[in-house]
Amino acid sequence: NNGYAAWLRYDEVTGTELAAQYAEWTKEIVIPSGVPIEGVLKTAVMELSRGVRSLLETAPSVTHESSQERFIVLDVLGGETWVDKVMGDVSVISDEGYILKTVREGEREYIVAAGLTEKGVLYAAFHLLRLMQSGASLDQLDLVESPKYSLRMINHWDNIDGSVERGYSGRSIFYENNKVLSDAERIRDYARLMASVGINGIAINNVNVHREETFLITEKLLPDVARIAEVFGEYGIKLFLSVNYAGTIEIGGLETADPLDERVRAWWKDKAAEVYRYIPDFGGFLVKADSENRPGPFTYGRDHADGANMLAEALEPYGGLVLWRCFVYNCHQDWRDRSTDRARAAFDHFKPLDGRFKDNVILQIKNGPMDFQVREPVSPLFGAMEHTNQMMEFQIAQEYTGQQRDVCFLIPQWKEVLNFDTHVKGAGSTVKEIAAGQVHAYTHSGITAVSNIGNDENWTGHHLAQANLYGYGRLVWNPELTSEEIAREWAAQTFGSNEKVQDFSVNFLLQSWSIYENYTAPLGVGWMVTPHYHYGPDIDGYEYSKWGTYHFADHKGIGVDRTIATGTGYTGQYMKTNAEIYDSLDSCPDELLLFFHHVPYTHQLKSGKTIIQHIYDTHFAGVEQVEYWISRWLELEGLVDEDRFHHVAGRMNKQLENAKQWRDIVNTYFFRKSGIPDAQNRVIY
Ligand code: BDP
Repeated sequence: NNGYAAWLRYDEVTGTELAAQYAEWTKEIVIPSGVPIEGVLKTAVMELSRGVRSLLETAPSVTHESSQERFIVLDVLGGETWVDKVMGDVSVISDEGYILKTVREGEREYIVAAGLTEKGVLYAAFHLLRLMQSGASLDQLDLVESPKYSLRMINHWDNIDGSVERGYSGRSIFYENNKVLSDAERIRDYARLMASVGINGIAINNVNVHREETFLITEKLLPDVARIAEVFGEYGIKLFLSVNYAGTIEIGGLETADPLDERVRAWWKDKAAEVYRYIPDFGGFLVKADSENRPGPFTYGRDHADGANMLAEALEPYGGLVLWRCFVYNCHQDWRDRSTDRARAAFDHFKPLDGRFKDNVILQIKNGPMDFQVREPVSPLFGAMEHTNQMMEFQIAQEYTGQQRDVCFLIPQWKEVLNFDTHVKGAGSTVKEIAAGQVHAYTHSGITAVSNIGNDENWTGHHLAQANLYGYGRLVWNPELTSEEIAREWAAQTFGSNEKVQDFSVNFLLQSWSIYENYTAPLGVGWMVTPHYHYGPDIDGYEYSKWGTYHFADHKGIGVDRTIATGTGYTGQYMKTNAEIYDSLDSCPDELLLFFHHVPYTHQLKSGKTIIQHIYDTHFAGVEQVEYWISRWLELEGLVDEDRFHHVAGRMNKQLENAKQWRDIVNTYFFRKSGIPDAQNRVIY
């Protein structure tokens, strides 16, 4: 019970009617004759058998011809098997989708788990296991599932020395001491976890590519990387690598990385050829260029399109993709200069380049214009480039949201982002549809996210942080799932059928984002964190720094004026409807008020409270909420296995300490600045 199995526990189902029902269905797994059991289909068979064996303690037999009255049939549709004839028209499912259907034919009854591709079958197998693990009946299945997004990715920020940038769960599972851990069983277990929620692409190294990682695309390390790619491949996952934009200089023996230089272009073409020799189904390159001191095309007077296209051209013959990040801003700015606004940067850099990128380039855009804060508006760049492929970037790692010591379930935050209506093509142009290529006709699109795993036994440090990883996968498969559905699915599979435990998990998870927001930076203003580490409060930690992240609090008020008339003009990057909402103090939503406006502490929110009283109240509330949920968790002693019970209790106590620290520092700071007392006199001077 160390959490290693995460949501793939498959605890034995015993003694119930359901156990009997499952046992009947799962005696036999049938693969229609003529369908070879290899590749990802083989994985599907193996996973289903393994799951069933664990759930029911009997192993199903795998056969081409059924001998039972009830059985499960796995099939890749589109061939000439008897299953194809039974299923008829399957045009409703997409490439990686699947059908789960209970069919009755006279004496015979069977469950069809089938897709148009082997991957679809694998996802169907995992779905079937999920149903059994959460106590659902299999008697009347009639499910058709297709993923909303074609790219469903994870980005690792793992360094080859074994450290993980912004990692809060131990060290890397891929590297140690400048070696690739290509034989690690753990990598296979990770691939299982990811495939079980439908992830189909993983970039395995940090976007900040240091010198050592540059060798990942050389023959020194490619054989090891290829072994990981093979394991991923068995689970339908494509491997991607982050590359160093200045590879030609770093390891190529050239003195330039000018994207228009023929020698540079030729070097990357050779590189691509070499990578594909080792990894035939390689996904492509992920690139952070001209950002936070990383090299890029600017050095040569070229722009991002020149840089991205140069790499795209090299990958094109093999169908490879360039994932080009838009997290580009000046990280050496003068804090005294109010004419620059970091929030504007991505849009200002990329919008003018619309239409200039090759078809196999995708711009990867962080959900907000700043950097994964607890609350930010949606990046105005998303959807603003009609002729350029785009994908969304979330952060599962809780860098600014409690670092997996504090609980912060991020699915509700991501859902808000996905449901945001950009209006780029009139009402209904939501992020959710844009990322699916359904507003602009993108050739490639999807969603990616920064991983939160490491080599801690339970993968994510905090057991409850597994919910973010699970939920991310489920959400990018089907963004219509509610946060509650996702939380409940996760809790049932992770903690079992006890209702009290499930209710705790669901309710605490659902509130956790707002609790975290309550005791940290208020009303969308962001930051106030310890510089560099980003955990714990330091109100002015970034206030006079070069990173462009300010709150401008003085004795009269707080917030960043990003309006058109008097501020940085950032609001003008949104389409008119949204620009107007954010630009006006009257219509700007409370929770983002300080992101868009500088207001006096006495300004009244729509909630009826003043800014200052809101700050005091939410910070007291946040601590009380953490105390409340700790007491609820303690009631579960005996209902949750001891290991996880104590582990979670320990982390929750740390969260409480953190919350108190935030509360006291934030409240005292603003009391001192403003001189306005708390209406209830709770603040300590
Ligand atoms: C910030 C992180 C930094 C990353 C950067 C990025 O603090 O470690 O390198 O984002 O996304 O959130 O490139």
